[in-house]
Amino acid sequence: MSDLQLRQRQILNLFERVAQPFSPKPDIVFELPEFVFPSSVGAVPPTGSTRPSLSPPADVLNIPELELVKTVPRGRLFSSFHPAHREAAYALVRIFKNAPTVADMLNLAAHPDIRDQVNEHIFVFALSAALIQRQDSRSLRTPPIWEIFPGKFFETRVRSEAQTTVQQQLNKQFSVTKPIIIDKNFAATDRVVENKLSYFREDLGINSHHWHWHLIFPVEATADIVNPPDRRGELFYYMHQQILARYDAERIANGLARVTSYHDWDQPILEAYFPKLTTANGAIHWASRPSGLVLKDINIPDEEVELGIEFHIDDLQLWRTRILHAIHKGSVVKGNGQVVHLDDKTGTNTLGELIEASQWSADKLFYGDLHNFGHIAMCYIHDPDRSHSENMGVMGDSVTAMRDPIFYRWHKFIDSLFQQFKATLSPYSAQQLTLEGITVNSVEVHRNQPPTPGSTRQKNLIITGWQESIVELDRGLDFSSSTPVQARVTHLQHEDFSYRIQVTNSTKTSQDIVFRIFLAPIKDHSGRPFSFREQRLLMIELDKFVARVTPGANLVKRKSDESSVTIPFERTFRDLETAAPAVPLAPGGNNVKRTNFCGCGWPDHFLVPRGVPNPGMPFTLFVMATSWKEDRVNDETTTATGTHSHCTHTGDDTKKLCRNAASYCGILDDKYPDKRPMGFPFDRPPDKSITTLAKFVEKSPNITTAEIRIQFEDRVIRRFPQ
Ligand code: CUO
Repeated sequence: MSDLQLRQRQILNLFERVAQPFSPKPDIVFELPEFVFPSSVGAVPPTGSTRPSLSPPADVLNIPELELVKTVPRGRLFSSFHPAHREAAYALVRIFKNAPTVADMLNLAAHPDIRDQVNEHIFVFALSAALIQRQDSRSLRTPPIWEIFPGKFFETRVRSEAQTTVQQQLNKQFSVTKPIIIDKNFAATDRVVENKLSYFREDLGINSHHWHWHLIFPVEATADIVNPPDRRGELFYYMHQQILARYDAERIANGLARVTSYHDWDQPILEAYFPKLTTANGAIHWASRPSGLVLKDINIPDEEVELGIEFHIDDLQLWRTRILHAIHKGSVVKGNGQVVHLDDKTGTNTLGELIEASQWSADKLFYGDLHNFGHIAMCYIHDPDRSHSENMGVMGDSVTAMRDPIFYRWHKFIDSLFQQFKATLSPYSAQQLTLEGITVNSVEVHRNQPPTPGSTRQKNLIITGWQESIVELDRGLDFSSSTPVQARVTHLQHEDFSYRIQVTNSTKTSQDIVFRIFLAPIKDHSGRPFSFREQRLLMIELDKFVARVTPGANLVKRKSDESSVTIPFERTFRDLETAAPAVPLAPGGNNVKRTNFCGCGWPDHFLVPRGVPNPGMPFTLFVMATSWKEDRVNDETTTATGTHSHCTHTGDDTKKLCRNAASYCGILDDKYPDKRPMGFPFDRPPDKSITTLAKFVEKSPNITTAEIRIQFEDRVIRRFPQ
């Protein structure tokens, strides 16, 4: 086993059954130095581990102070929105990042004081964060979060069925085990209209994306841990705005009105959510949120099982007022009195840090902790002082928050703050919206598959349906099994398609062009066409890429699975065990799609919204060409080759190994690869005279639009074997 393979296997081993005492596999060696087993803690070396003959530097591998890390006890839920929980988690991230080598870090992680005594959610959070942030671990992969914590994704019933499956294997009742079938609407029935959206809110890939995003863009980290990621606050705005646009497209397809902002905080929340999830192997449930509850002041005392937190809903009101004051005055004031103007270049970013609120907030004392405390207020709405000793609801954890309908209403409110700021900026000028010498004549989408009976069109039609994928449960449960325990989940899928863009370059030289592709519904749920002011907020980014356009006519082709917003379905524990670790690509290599990614990215099975049955749901497809020469951020990020504009051809191999989908996740340790504001050209309201999309694009030959349809077929579509 190579060193890389050993590290990869160690990571998988460490992430197995994290709620249970660590059990190293017989062939995986953790070289725990002797002094990490002090008799005072009574720790016993795990079976299979060996004691090293070498003496590592004592100041590094000595077990560090864990008091702060352990303030959130093992077996309890963890909230990355809770300041004290974050502090505990980051104390452990810091310990892991300070280990001199990856091997040291993994050996440290296996130490019984850490692996068996630290809160299991904090352990996974901290080790995942350290693996992403360390430059020397970029070729190593973590397993999908749903296999580490199946309890955060699958209802409790699945766990008992898994136990039955294992028992049947032991009794040899069945030689071949069947996967457990997980209903795509397990949490509720369609009798409640909001539950029609369960396939979106409870999707594995969507929730995994959200967890990874918050892992990569931590709120709490200090500079010794992470340099402020480039345009982090703006990404907070944009990534969540895009979630809302995508959710609205699904709502419209299901006959529902767009999501409404939750800003009347003394009004009851009518949309209920009953998660039916348990964690700690069934011992702890996530609280339900029945309809009609009203936000209350949070007053949770310090006690054994949770860290206390106290704030008033009035505090949220006050922070909102101060933030709106800043937006309308056009500036925020830092703690030291320095005035920071909210300009069109950095204003969104400054506001994002302020609203979320991260440690990069201009003044957290004054502008508060609005977004994070909203999550906390909602996750304890049922027991705001824990007088019933109830656990939090799903809004408290970034892995589960997107399951709850209130997530979208809360984020719609958060987004409304950004939109109020955007409305203070000048509309884009004709010069910003045009590109001399480049005409985008037309765009079409083409299906890659032959037409199925009943749907013969190939052009400007995208077919969606369901895909069944197998996930493995046994590594995340509290019992081991010699054969895998699998579940079959059903999730949205679409047929592969390609864009064909006709472009004329009337200059005399080849040009590197950025193509910006968006999609938005044309009509609302009642069939009323959207005005441009409404439709611009529904624009979903599908892709952004660079291609070279030669003088004269060009046909630019792009495949749907090359999108800059998506990543493929994550690999299982088993895949990762057998796969060779990623190795640095050859210069110019581009085989990153299926092998190298870090987990942040919209799931590619949800690239496009579901649409409706035959004849399909009409959407506007929008393509804009801008100049790469003007939009590129630096010379190192990429060269234009018509491939991904975000991960190839850098001088630094570590970056190539870790492919995030850059549009929503940026690039690790690098600049966001586009100078334009995120969401350009739809992030600002247009001039008042522009009321239709046609008028918006009429003076821009570098923009074209097409009407396409997305047709949902209630059948299984297979895009890749699972
Ligand atoms: Cu992602 Cu509120 O920020 O959940």
